[in-house]
Amino acid sequence: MNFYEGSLVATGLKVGLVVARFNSLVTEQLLLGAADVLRRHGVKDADIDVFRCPGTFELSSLLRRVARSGRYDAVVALGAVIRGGTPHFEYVAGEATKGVAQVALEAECAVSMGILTCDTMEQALERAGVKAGNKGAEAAVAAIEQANVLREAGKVPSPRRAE
Ligand code: INI
Repeated sequence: MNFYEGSLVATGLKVGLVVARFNSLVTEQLLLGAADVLRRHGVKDADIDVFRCPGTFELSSLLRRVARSGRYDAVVALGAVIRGGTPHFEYVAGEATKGVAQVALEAECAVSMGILTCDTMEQALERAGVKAGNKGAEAAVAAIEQANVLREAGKVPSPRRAE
C-alpha cells in the first residue's frame, strides 16, 4: 500500500487570503488567526497576500480570480454570515458555500473555507478566537495540508508496464 498525505510544514508555500469586509469585527479576527497559523507553520510574511471584498457573497468570485492567477499554493476564503432577522442569511450563506466549492473543484491550488455561519454576533465572535477556537486558523491549517497533499498526488509514479 502507498499512502499520500499532506504535512503541516508550510515553508515555501505562497498563500492568498480572501476576506469579506461585512461583519469585519469578526472577519478581521479570522484573518489574524489565519495569518498567525501560516507564519507559525513557516510561511514567510512576504508570501501571504490579503485580498478584500465587500461581503461573503462576493468571496467566491475574488477567490476564483486569485486561485486562477497561478501564484498561490493555497487560497483561503474568510467570511462571517450572521442570521439576524432576515432571510438574506440563507441566500448569502448558501451561495457562498456553493461558490467556494466550485472554485475548489476548478482550481489547481488548494482551496479552503473559513466562513462562519452563526445565529448571533456573539456566537461568531466566539468562533473567531474569543472562546471556541478560530475558524480562520482552522481553515489555514487545512489549506497547508491540502496544498501539500495536492503536491504529493502530483508525484505519484505512473504504473510500470508489464514486460
Ligand atoms: N454579507 C456577509 O458577509 N455576512 C452577512 O451576514 C451578510 N448578511 O447577512 O446580509 C452579508 N450580506 C452582504 C452580501 O455578502 C453582499 O455583499 C451584498 O448582498 C452585495 O452583493
